[in-house]
Amino acid sequence: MTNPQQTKSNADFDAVVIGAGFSGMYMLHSLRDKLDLNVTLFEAGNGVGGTWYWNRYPGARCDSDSYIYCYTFDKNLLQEWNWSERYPEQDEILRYLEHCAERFDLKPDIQFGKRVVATTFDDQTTLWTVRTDKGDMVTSRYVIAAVGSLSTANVPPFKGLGSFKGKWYHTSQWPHEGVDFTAKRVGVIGTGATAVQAIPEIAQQAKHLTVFQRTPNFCVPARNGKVDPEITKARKADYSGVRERIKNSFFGFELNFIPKSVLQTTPEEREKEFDRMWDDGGFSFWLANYQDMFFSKEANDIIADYLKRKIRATVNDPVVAEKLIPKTYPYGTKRQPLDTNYFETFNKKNVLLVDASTDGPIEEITPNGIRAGGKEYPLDIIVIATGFDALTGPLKNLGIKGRGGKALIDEWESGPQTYLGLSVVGFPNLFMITGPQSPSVLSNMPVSIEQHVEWITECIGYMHRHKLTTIEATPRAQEQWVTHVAEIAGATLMPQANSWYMGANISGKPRQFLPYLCPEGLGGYRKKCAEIAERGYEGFVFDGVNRTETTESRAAE
Ligand code: N01
Repeated sequence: MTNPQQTKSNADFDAVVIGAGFSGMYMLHSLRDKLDLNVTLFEAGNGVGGTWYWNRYPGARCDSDSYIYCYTFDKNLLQEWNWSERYPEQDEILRYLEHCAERFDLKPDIQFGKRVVATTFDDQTTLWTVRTDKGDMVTSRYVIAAVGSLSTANVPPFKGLGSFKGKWYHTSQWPHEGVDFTAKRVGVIGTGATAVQAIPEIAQQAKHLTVFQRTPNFCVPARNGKVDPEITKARKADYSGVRERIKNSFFGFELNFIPKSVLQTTPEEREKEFDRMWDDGGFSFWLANYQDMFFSKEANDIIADYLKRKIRATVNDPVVAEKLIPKTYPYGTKRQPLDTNYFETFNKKNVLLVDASTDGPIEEITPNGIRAGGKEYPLDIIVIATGFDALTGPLKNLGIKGRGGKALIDEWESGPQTYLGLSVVGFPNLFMITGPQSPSVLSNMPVSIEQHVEWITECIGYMHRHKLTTIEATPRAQEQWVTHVAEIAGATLMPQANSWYMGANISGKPRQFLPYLCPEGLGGYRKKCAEIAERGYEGFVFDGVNRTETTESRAAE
């Protein structure tokens, strides 16, 4: 415990953390137990878990391997927790996070059932005032938004939704008591990663399932199951090695691209590699494929063709198979869903696919079901699996106003602008964990979360040691960062998809690549952030003074 000097201010707290998911819990632990700060955490839910508290739809499970989808900062925790499967189910991850909350005694400093609605900076006192929907009003030196990247539900304004006589649910706001589909006619809207997990489960229980697809998805098998105890033992024995490898990897997994162009391979050679990745399951097909997959359309087409053949080989009805084959965007430019019997589900007699481009798009929701392409599909339950207002949505909902009363929502009207995805000009002492323009959703989230939490903790510790009151990104650093993030994305195939990465799923949202695809991977981004800190927080000003420039100009003198 470093126990630096406490901030001399009249603030109620040194720091307010918003959100009690993976990121907020570790942030609270770090600031309170490593820096000895006075911290409170506001959480809208009635328990910890964030994503894993809210997303309780059937089939909800993690798409990252469990041995790396966890905290790695505590060696004992890594040894004592045992995952039951390769990809844990939602309730198991929630149990894990509950365990962590108990283990690190976090709950006394978490205020549950309180949603932050306003976060305002005072130019005079340089403190933040945070207000909740339950009437709380507290002041704080720092605010850390740990609100997740995918936590603001996107419920499209379907005409007639209010008239539906049955029940409807958004997957991320699922009833805690579950939903019984027995003998029901169910409609699922959407075919993203969530729906790909939910559809096979719902089809097993429902009398009839109609899937409303707007854009088909490339899926690869998850290949969930028990993990060989010998493998688990070896991983536990080498957790420090695992930790180093994922920290310095490209995407936060023990995966690396094949250092070769697919265009330089023979059909036999690449087919063997594709089969290997397909058999491995998980993200290796997406994140450890040939290195030109995200850059060359020609290379991408070869890889996509393998997946298209798999769909044709799995789906019995060739007309349905063609509807399920993506044709409008390069492979990998939308988030890779992992599936367990997804395509097989369309062979079931009780499952019908309604495809927007061939059967007609959803026109309205009627009292009795959904009308699409001029036809009404009668339904008892509608499952809305239409995703999230990704990355910016959760931050915009916090009612953030910075210097001079400037609202974040206005500053980001034409798209987010950040420095490192951690900080925004004009919003001193406000940090975002896995914010827009950081690797965030392009990585195994806990790895990125730990990196941001540790960087923010170091930064606040540095400020305390140097008796600094405010930190703020400079306009120049932010501008350069925004340009850099856009240039990197522009050199890939990513902008060619209407994905939530591009903000394209939300009507009216500016089209802009939201996360940061670091050319040197997650390890490279980590190094960049560390070097910035080592150089006295280059690109930031403390108390209105650019310390790096001062140091540089002093050195020049
Ligand atoms: O959401 P999505 P999701 N009318 O946006 C369709 C993470 N996740 O909840 O593709 C009709 O991907 C939309 O169609 P289109 C993961 O990062 C993680 O499935 O926009 N349809 C699409 O098919 C994932 O990527 C895990 O044309 C409409 C679907 O709804 C992210 O969450 C598990 C529509 C939405 O797909 C989001 O996934 C699950 C409309 N108006 C999810 N609007 C883990 O393993 C949208 N759609 C950790």
